[in-house]
Amino acid sequence: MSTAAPSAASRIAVVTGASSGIGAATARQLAAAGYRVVLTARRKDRVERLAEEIQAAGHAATAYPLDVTDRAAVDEFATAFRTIGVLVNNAGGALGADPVATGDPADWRTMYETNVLGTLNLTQALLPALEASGDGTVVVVSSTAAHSTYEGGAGYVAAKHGAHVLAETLRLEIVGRPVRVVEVAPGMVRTEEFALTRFGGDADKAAKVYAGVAEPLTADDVADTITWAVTRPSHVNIDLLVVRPRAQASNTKVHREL
Ligand code: 8X3
Repeated sequence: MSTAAPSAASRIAVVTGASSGIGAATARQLAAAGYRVVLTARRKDRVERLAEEIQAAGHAATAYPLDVTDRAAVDEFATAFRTIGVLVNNAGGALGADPVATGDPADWRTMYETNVLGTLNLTQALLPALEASGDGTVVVVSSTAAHSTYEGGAGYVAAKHGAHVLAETLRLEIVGRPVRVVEVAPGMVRTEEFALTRFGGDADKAAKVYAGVAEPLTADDVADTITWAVTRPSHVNIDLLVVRPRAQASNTKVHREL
């Protein structure tokens, strides 16, 4: 297996939503793969602590508190970079699991803003720097919810479909330019926050998501796929990588040992 070492011009990797879960795991793994990682998230203390941890392990890391939905702040952030190699659009998440009939429009709006407009903001702002590297990669961390729906999921599913469409369309529009567009679509991943956030901090409801599932994916499993896709030789574009635990055959078909 050949793994392309990051070239001098493409050594910076920006990761959004790096304060926990898949984003934090991806930052650790990209740092270990030789990238200088820039960790962004709203929670300053968390990204700073993680940057210190990565530095203590002998790698280069910087923390930058950022709300991906704040376009002015994103534009200001982007002025710090003339060239970057990788942008991992990971910030996002789910709010609620209500049917269409009763879902909260405010939740739908927030999910669209974080999962779609957040990705749009960072991608637009950093595309010139990615292109300037001569070998850039945009990763969109979508979801299996970006590819098919399930009851109670419409708000999240709609937003993740939006992120998928952004990735697919961008790939068409920039073909011929030196930037790859990779979509990684994880299924059931047990992280400390995803389900808890979705259910407004209700730990019982969050636990039910994973009840009886032998081994849901971990944040590290997904970070591993992202790092693998990013470290392919530059002419290799992994368009879409769908990754689920073995116990999950589809969004609605999950083997539970109860
Ligand atoms: C997470 C997968 O099934 O909760 O993106 O929508 S699911």
